[in-house]
Amino acid sequence: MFDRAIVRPPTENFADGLTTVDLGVPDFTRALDQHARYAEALERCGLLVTRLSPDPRYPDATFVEDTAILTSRGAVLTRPGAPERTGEAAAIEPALRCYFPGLLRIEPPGTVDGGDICEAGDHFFIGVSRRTNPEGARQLARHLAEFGYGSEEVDIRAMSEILHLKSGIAAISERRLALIGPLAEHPAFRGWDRIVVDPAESYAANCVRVNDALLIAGGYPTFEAAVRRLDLEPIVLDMSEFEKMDGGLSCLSLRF
Ligand code: CIR
Repeated sequence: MFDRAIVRPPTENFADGLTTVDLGVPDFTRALDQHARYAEALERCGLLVTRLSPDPRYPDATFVEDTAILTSRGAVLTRPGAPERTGEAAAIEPALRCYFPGLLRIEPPGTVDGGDICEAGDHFFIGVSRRTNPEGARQLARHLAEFGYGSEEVDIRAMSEILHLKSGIAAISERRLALIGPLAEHPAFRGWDRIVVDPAESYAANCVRVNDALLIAGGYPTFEAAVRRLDLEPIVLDMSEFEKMDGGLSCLSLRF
């Protein structure tokens, strides 16, 4: 169960951020509106939402998830792997210290993006990616072990279709994962119940369980129907402008 979330609305230069997809330039006004709907959805799930100021120094800073790993037993400030984004961790640190005074951190040369870290019950999957390097993954695993959590690495460096591990997987309940086909056969996920997302809807795999609800991206009817069959109540959100910048639902908040 989550009580709180931290979000940061996009800045006017949001379109200057990093992207690997070719979906066009995001419309700033629409992005602001979609972000507002997203924050309201978190409030509907019962969360107290802190809205940080937009930060024009970092066009990608709206993707706050990448800057920290927050758990009920402690928190770790990350060191985002894209050089353009490294400073985002220091920028969010004061906001996190209010809630996590004992905040641990990833030290150089380690890099970790929060989007690579998938919490599933008491277990964490740590994606090793173009952003999270093996050293960062090892540091994070040690910190999580100090908190009493198990973890394992999932190397996605050969999967060009996803930027972060959570671009392709989400824990939607204690025992069930939603994931894309290329991840479904990975040994780390053996033994889990799963929804394998239709290849035409792979963006939908980045959904977010928030208390009793599941936030899902709009425009993916097969996935939405699968969620409804599980008796999970989806909250459907338009994410078009964030998708253009490689962002998904999980990236837009830190939940704790
Ligand atoms: C980036 O490339 O870093 C941003 N444009 C997108 C980050 C998305 N974050 C996430 O999936 N956790």
